[in-house]
Amino acid sequence: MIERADDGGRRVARGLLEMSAGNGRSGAQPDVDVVIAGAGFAGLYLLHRLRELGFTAKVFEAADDVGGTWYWNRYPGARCDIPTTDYTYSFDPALETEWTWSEKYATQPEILRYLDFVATKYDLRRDISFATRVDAARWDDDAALWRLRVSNGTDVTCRYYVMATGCLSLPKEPDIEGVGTFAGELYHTSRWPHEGVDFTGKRVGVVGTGSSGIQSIPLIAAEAAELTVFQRTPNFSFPAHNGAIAPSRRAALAADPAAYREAAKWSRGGIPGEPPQLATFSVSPEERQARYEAAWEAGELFEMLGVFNDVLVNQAANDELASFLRSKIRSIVADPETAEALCPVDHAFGTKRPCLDTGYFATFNLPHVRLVDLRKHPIRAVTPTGIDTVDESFELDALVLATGFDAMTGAIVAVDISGRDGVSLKEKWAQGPTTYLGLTTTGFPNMFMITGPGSPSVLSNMAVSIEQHVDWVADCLADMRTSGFDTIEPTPEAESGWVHHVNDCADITLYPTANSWYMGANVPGKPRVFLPYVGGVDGYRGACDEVVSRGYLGFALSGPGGEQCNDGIVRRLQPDVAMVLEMMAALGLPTMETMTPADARAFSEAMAAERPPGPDVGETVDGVLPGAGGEQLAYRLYRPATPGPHPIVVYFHGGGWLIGSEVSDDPLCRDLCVRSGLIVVSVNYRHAPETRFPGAADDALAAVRWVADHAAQLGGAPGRLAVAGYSAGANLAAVVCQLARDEGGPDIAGQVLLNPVTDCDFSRSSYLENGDDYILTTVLMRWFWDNYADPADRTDPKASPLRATDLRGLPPALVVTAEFDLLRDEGAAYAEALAAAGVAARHLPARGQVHTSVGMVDVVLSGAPVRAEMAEALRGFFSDAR
Ligand code: NA7
Repeated sequence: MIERADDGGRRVARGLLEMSAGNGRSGAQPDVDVVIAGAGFAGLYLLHRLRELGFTAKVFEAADDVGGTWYWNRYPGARCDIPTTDYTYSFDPALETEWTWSEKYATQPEILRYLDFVATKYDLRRDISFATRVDAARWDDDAALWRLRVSNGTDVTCRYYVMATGCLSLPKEPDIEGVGTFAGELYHTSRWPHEGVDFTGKRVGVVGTGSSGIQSIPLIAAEAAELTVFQRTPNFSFPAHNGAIAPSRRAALAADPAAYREAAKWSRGGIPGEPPQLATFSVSPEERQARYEAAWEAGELFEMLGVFNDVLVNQAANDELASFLRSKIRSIVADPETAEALCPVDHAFGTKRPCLDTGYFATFNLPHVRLVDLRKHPIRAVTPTGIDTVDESFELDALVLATGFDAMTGAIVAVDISGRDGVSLKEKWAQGPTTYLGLTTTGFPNMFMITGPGSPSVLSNMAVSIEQHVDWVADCLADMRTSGFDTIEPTPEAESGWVHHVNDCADITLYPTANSWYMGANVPGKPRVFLPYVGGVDGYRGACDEVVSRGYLGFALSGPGGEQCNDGIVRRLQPDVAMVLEMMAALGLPTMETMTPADARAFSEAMAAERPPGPDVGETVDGVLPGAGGEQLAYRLYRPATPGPHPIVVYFHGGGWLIGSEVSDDPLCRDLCVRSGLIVVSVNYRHAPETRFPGAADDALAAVRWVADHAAQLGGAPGRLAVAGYSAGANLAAVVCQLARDEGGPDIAGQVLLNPVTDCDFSRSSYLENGDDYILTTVLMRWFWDNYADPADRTDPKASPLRATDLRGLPPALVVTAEFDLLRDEGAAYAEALAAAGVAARHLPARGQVHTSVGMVDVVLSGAPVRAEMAEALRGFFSDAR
């Protein structure tokens, strides 16, 4: 039964009347409830689930039998690269006992036997049409059903249409000149003859060194008289160490199969295991090496990818591992020139699918095997007798193309699909696929994709991801039936939110830096979009479950039972911000407003001691300057490594006017200094409650004046000064700009305000939306204000700069606001008011950030582009800054 949210979502009460009215539709009944395209891992299980639920379902499969990818990819050496004990169905405990895998990584024939066993056990073939493709699918909005054209000439209608066509099923068109002219034997690894190929005594060429090439090359070499491997891009590969299933894994599975499978479902990649905790450079070089060696010995993709927690997010960490892997290649391959050519250098490890091999690199030590580096010797053309590179001709009896696939989207758009209003999916996805959860796409009601783009799919254990998608779809259809709905479609808002989230996750990793098939970069003309979801099987499953528990959030549902749409976005926080919030919640930290100011300061310092230090600057200089009350205020100057004199930015730390010091935002100040190339002087000010309003504001002005007067002494450029601040510090920066304008200077070239306090009004929407959950809470903000200023003083522009009657003539400004910050709306209002007063003010809303996150240098990577814009704005205030 679909849970109906009562949170204002649009809905129409359903009732018997509407049911009999049939929603104004033609009332056409489909031939079958569900059509599934594809009888691989996904299609088989979906058929089984749907039957169990009492739906009628029909599968169309282009091949002559079940198996999907394992039907087609019969090349020598084809195996899965996920341990087979994990690459297996888990929906029926009986399968665990009735089928036993023979080795760590099963061969293609064994996996195909398994799928045959499953198809037979559940009597699936009777609902599968083999050698039949879905050629076209058209949504009929009046009848609320899909009309399919099938290659055997029949037309079929169905209520729901599911693409279970696989991520790597449509071979990439061979894009090599003259390939059609080859007169010898021509093979593509993914369309291998069922009877096998005997290469004995033959001169064989292989083009392509992805997994298919790397798995098949050693076995082809064992037969061929001569083997020439034409390599365009070397790939990272390490030994699979295939053999018996690891005793530890076998034991864990045997001990409690259900718990083992459950752990897989809630793991990052779909194999039980804890995410890595250690960072590459947090251990000694010796320990690092030992861990690399252990991962090499383990021979598992996720062991290597997760050898440290920063392999896929930190270039330096990745370089370290890549060097180790290259050193292994050099240690195996005897000829140094060949070894160098086999060393990948153009992409970070893991950003293209790494390969698991059996004797791949050693194959190049065989006298009859030769590597041709196409980067140095490009192919001119395939000829009737072989391959001509620009400087040599190779005579070949057989040519093997291991050139890959139009991955993730190719097989989906290969079907001519048109949705609502006749829009074709190909057109909709011309700039890259957009989906909600990788399962559905707006404008194509009742169409589902199993492991579609925007889901973990190829970055995970496909078996686990397939089962999760199939279960989600099957449960959804059952829910809809119970609730009287028969049409489901994601909303544009939900889809665009998910697309943002998928990109946000990818953008904090190194993945988008590679020309990989994950990015669509292997197919000429395909848009460059990161296709899978990198946020993990666990995080993804959580999002899918949450969509359901929130009344199918982001889906419009309709049918005889009425209509319902709980519109919204399931994941709006930046992924790394969400992680930080989860970690903090898990620590169960006390809230500051429950402490004395002294304890809150000590607590804040203790937290700061744990954070990464931020980047190196040219130098730091600590000093003191006189405050407004005659006290000495400490400052820290951050000087860039470039030759000066540089303009100076006076920076004010955050901390609600109570907490912090000149060094409390140290990583942020370093970051701004390095990025902007300007001197940053972070000055302390007297804190509340010891010094209440307007002490901090007066100190801030005094500090700016002193720095302006002493610019040359500080090594800066006199007369060239800007201000910046964060939170209460941004409040002071804004106030200083107003005071300097009104009270005789100094000249301030610009202001950068990060999440500023600009007003004392707690009634804005952002307080109501974000006042409870994102570190800076309404209660805490109230505590800060209460300590800082009497109610009567709070409306003074010196406390609430938004209240100033005249904002004209203020310095240019960049105002950054975080989406999930209670201060968001007052920051936005200040930017707007400045602009209305003719000030060159820009508002930068930081999507998915919270009050504290943008400044978390080297923790919240998604904050980096925001900090880059802040630095750019600072530089822009001095357009000729060195
Ligand atoms: P991949 O990984 O896409 O590999 C294809 C290989 O073919 C790769 O080395 C390509 O080089 C090469 N290629 C493609 N087109 C050409 C042309 N025109 N000239 C020369 N070389 C070319 O496909 P696989 O089938 O090996 O593996 C796919 C996935 O299946 C694998 O990751 C596992 O998940 C299972 P490039 O890198 O583009 O320079």
